[in-house]
Amino acid sequence: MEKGLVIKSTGSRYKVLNKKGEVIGCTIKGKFRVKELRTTNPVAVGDNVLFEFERSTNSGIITEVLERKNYILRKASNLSKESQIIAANIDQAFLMITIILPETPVEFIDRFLITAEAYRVPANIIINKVDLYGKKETERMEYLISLYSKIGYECFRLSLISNSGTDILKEKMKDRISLIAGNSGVGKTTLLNILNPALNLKTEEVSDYHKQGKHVTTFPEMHKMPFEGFIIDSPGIRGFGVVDMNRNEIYHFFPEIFRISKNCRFYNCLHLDEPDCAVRNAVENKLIDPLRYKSYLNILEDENRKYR
Ligand SMILES: Nc1nc2c(ncn2[C@@H]2O[C@H](COP(=O)(O)OP(=O)(O)O)[C@@H](O)[C@H]2O)c(=O)[nH]1
Ligand SMILES: [Mg+2]
Ligand SMILES: [Zn+2]
Repeated sequence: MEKGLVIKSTGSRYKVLNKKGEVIGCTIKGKFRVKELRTTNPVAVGDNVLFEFERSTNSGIITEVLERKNYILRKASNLSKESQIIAANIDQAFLMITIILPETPVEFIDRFLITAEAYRVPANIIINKVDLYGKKETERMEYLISLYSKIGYECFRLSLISNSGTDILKEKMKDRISLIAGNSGVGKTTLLNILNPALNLKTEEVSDYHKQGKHVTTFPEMHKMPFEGFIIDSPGIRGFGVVDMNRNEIYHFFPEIFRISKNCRFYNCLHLDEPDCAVRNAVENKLIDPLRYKSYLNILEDENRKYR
């Protein structure tokens, strides 16, 4: 019996990295179940597994998935109650955004961040393409950096064209499993190629565009980096998968709103129009950014619609 790390999963076949750094093709044996979770795939990238190596076939059989510290999911299909585990044991997530070409809306950032909070994955923000920014865009960038760093999210300025900012990122990603997400066109593939030129991934894959919105079963890949560390790149995932959030707890995932909500008069305050709401007070006094409050309201409204 050997211990290994799953670096690729296609639903039935797996690539497992063993302690010696060799990649072993594996299949699974027996049933694996995640407690109270119906999943279409029992094993995902990032999983630590036990497997048995078979010399005759030069391949392995996974017999056990070790306990996960976290995992992210998405619905197997729109109608299905089953979920697909996208990845497990993620140390940190990076959302790559750009101010222009394309513009990343604040609400998209906030949806990503609250999902990361719900999954208990520490999140960071990478702002790419700074070489393109004039005065207006730079001001916008500085505004967002100040907003999100105050809340506790680390922000990284990056230009992949002029190769600035990558050393700090490497340092941050060293010895860890990192997930990278972001809208199409922000530069995720370009970053992976710079961090590991041997990958030689295609940028701006046209096929990715028509995949968007549809539910295709794509499996993310975990790439080993030369500076030690893994990056999970997930072409089929624009944001961060899905979690079912209770509408009463959405604000728990806005750390600065949650902190202040303890001073609301009602313990079940939703911070809409309840009397003596500390959150609304804080928004009026600019202690909570109105953009964040607006994201909160929109996300809450979306959740409400689901129940109507
Ligand atoms: N000006 C500029 N362009 C960039 C930068 N990073 C990536 N790009 C370009 O943005 C486009 C999309 O990059 P890609 O890596 O495919 O984005 P992805 O969809 O997030 O994987 C490509 O044409 C890249 O050359 C950058 O820092 N500055
Ligand atoms: Mg790409
Ligand atoms: Zn309140």
